[in-house]
Amino acid sequence: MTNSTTPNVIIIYADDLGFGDISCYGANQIPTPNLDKLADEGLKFHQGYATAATCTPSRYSLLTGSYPWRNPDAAVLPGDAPQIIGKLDATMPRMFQKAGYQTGIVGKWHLGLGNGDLDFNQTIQGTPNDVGFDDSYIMAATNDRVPCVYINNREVENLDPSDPIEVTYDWDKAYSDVPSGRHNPELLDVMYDHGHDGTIINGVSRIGHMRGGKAAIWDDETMGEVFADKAIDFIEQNQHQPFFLFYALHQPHVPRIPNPKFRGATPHGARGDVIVEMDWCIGKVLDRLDELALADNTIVIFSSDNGPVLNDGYKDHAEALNGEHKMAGPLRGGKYSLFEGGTRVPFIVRWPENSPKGDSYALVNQVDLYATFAAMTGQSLEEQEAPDSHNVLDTFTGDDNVGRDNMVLEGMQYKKVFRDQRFAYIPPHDDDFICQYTGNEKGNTPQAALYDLHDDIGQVRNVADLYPEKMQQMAEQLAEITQSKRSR
Ligand code: NG6
Ligand code: CA
Repeated sequence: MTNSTTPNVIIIYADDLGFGDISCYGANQIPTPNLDKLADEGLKFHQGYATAATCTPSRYSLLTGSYPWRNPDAAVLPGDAPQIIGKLDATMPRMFQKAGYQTGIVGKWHLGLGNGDLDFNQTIQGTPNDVGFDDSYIMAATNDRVPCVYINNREVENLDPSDPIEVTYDWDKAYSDVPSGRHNPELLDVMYDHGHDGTIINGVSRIGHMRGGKAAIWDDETMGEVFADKAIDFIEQNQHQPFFLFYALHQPHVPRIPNPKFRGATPHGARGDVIVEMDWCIGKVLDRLDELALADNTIVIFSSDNGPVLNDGYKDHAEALNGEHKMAGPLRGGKYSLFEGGTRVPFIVRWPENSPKGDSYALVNQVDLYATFAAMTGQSLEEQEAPDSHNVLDTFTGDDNVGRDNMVLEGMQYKKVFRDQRFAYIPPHDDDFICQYTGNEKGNTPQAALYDLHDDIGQVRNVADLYPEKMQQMAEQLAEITQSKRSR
């Protein structure tokens, strides 16, 4: 490999997909042939991580190269929150721009919009376009949060100016003339379970309230296809120059509303079916890459923003239909969890010109992509740029099977776990052990816990009593990292 190279880079990012949720990572009854092929042609990591067990923090890290808890605003955001990445902040897409790439994002954003004066009826200042993306086609937050519209660069797509959009997350300001799940459950196609009792859009009540913008409302059933087509448009438009595409899928986050052609694709109901749909969308994009003869010169990375969950707020029978499926594979916990299932996720790297095929056990984290691609494109980082991002390029080329020495992972609300090559150290946290809504184990306990992941990947034995010195050492290392401004 030469010292500096500029292959195209596509990061495909699932939403709430667990370590065991696709067939190449062990899901027996969820066929994902396109991802399986990607894994066959590339490197399948067994220790690839998101920085957090929820979405906004993980995405923040991916794009800034910073641990999320360094920014107090990096928590799950409502759809009308201001942007949490500053206009002048260093970002991975900006770094790519400096290396001559065209940059684009398609899909889920969830990092805030506007600068505190957000009006969806005006040209929006404070979009992905302000933090390094040349092109963007996004949803503001999540598919269960208002506003349920697509935003094309700085404008809401298909907005009729005579029917302006209003958005609030305050029940006291909710629009009494707009049906909500709470007041009009008879209008629902799928009943909510917890939260999610706001405005009804397409028969599904969402978090938050929205009025107007009728012509702009998205269609949940075709969302996957819309984003895949936009990803393809971006690739086609930029095929003659280096490009970076962040393709942020909405599957399998709730509400799980597959295109009818995927209904019944698995025995697991809507949650399994949207994973198959997701795989189909990815296949569509990768096929186009092949047709354009770009695959050889494109690095494709597939991962997920956090671990899995069955009931995340709708009665969609995910629990009843899960059967023997292990969403997080052998790992304990899932979304919201300090246990491994919260942050260890599928992580595939296909780089035909430089990656070997096979498995990697190197410890890598999505926060590393920034420094890794800076190194690949021959750029050095400023001192405070990407403060927690390690260059793991050698793991991508198969030259290093070890990766990072350690990393800090986040459960919910800045609660941390410290992971090294062998152990996971969970400090004492004053909060529930089980998430009362979802039933997922958040993993908080009043005493610190230690797990030996070499012997006990499922974290069933707390070995804190066996290794007091190790505990002490990891507590000190964690304190040092959290108190310093950077960890690279
Ligand atoms: C939670 C929602 C959950 C999901 C999550 C964000 C409730 C009770 N739960 O607050 O349904 O939307 O936020 O998910 O409202 S994430 O993948 O974007 O982090
Ligand atoms: Ca998520």
